[in-house]
Amino acid sequence: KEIKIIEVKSEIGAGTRGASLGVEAMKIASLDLNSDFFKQYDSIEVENVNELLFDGAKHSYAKFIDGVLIMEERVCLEVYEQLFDEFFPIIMAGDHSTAYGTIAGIKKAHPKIRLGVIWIDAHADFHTPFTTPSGNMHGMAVAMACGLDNLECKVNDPRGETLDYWEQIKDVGIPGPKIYPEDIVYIAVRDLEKPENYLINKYNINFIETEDVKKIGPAKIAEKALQMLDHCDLIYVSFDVDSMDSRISTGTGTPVPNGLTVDEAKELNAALAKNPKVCAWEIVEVNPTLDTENRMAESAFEIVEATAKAVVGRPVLAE
Ligand code: DIR
Ligand code: MN
Ligand code: MN
Ligand code: MN
Repeated sequence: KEIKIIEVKSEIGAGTRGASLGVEAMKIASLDLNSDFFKQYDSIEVENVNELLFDGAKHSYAKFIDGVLIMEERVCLEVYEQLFDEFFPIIMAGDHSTAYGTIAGIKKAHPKIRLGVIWIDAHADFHTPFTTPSGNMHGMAVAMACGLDNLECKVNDPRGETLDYWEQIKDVGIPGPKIYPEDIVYIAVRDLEKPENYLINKYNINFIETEDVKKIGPAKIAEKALQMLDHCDLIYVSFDVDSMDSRISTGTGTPVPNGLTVDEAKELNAALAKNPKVCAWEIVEVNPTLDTENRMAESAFEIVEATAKAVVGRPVLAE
């Protein structure tokens, strides 16, 4: 399958500024590593609304939710178009909130299929505006995809605007939830808030610890994750660079210790991408303003290249 790069330089869902520069940082990394990756594949950029940052966030329990809604719609449409044209989208995004737009785009392109999601991240991103500790919407992408309810948000927002936007977000692409909680596999998630823990237990969501990746090995873990989603027709892989250890993920907004190494992340993503059911792959949260000598983007770019290589070399999906 031919790869198409979708650039999403949006950062309104993060708590720290700078994630919109991640894509360009990875391009610079490719030059420093003497790779012609960005010449090999066409890319298309989704227009962002980062200018909203200068006005300040109006909705404190879901910051820039008005802009996030716009971005979800735009990303959804672009991913839909590229899938419709039979490309394999590699989405290079800023903050993780727009991953919901990707999921919505996949479902718009294939409304009848059951979509599995492999979420490689230090965080579960399973908050609603009612449970969020920060109001940052990059912590809500999976909850948006599952169409979780935000019934009590009016307590926090007397105008009810957050709730209205949340309801509109649920219907991006096609109406209603895009995935079932049982069709998620979390890998390397290790920084959770109580409400997320509660929901993960309630829905009995598949969970693979960082330790298991190290003990069992990334290739076997990829197999295991794919096995857990055997009943799904297509699979989307979302890779947040903070899934890697904080000693490596120096250029990201919310680094967390005890994470994956670069080699583990490379092997894991490449092994997943080899499976023809995997229909899109995304990398997010590279923030070069927090980094030293662009190291984060260099590691991230290595992972992008290894994953793309796996997509190009794989067999096609039998219909
Ligand atoms: C935290 C951090 N759970 C929050 N989330 C991050 O603010 O919702 N997600 N960093 O990637
Ligand atoms: Mn287009
Ligand atoms: Mn994330
Ligand atoms: Mn994260």
